[in-house]
Amino acid sequence: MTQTSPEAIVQEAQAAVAAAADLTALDALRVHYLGKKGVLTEQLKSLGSATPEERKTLGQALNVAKDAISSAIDARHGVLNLSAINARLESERVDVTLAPRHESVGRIHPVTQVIEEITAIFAAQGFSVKQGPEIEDDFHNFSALNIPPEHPARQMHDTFYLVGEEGQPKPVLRTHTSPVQIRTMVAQKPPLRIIAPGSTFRCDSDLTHTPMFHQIEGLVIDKAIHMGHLKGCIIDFVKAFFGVDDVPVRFRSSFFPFTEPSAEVDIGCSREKGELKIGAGKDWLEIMGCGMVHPNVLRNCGIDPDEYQGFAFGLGVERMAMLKYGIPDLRTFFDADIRWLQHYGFAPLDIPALVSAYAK
Ligand code: 2NM
Repeated sequence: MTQTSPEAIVQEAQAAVAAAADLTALDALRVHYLGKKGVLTEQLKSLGSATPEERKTLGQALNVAKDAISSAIDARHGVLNLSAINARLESERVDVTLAPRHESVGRIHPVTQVIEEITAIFAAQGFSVKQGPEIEDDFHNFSALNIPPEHPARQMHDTFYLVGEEGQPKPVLRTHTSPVQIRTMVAQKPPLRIIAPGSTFRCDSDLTHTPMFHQIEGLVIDKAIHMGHLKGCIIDFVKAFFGVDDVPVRFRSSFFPFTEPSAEVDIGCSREKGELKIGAGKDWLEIMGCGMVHPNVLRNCGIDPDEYQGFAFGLGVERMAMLKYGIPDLRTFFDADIRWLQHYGFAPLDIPALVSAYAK
């Protein structure tokens, strides 16, 4: 059998490798030269019939050839692999600035939507948004708010207490967003005009309560702020949120430790054949609480109540979403049911009507 010299095989292989157009062609060459039945392997096998002298020199030459072909293939592999990656990156490139070609499937949760709507309305009234920690201390969640130690809100069965440090009051999951208002009053000099949206937590779970829910609270502090300002602010908000101009609003006397006087806000509605209509009607619907900030609360935050007064209000986001969008069951908000979200959710690029109205 006549044999091509190892050097000639290397030359031929190097030329073929350099000409290999893609990784598949290169792999075929690897098999052809170095595979189990490849050119070099066959030659190594034929060494058995050679003289010991030939075996030594030819064996060495074949091993040198094998290394040379192997490193030629490796080098070419690096080049071809890089261009394959680049080609793939190029073909899979996404221009995120392009308008979507298909209606997107994702939906904005009603809680997010309503927080955005309410924020837009109060932003138009000059309020800015404040946030704070969800794990709070006793001072910011309770005592600064004039909530006494024996108050029912502080009971274990209403508040989630965490494990704290020995001899210290235990940290809590905030039971309202009021601690954000406290932190703001402590940190900033009046005048203040803020809202605090966010998650809140209470140890309560039944048909109308979930252990986590959302609140938006508002606070205005300035010289000579009175209840007329509070009423005007809330009546304007209610009209904008429900999109009705002649909705009756009633301020019904109530009690909160942190406001004096305090009131609950009811809006007019009608309930006919189980259908709730907001606006004119002979029934009332409670939507939020409010009042003039208690002098003790102002003092606890280093504000002189003889110089400054203010009003505050608070509402539940889920409740507002249920009323505005006719969602019958609170518990479904947190079931993470994709069909529920498809039905009650909002298209992501659908800018809330109220936001665009106020963005002008
Ligand atoms: C409500 C009702 C009435 C309120 C009071 C305060 C603070 F921190 F300024 F004292 N923040 N929020 C408040 C007042 C909240 O929710 C039903």
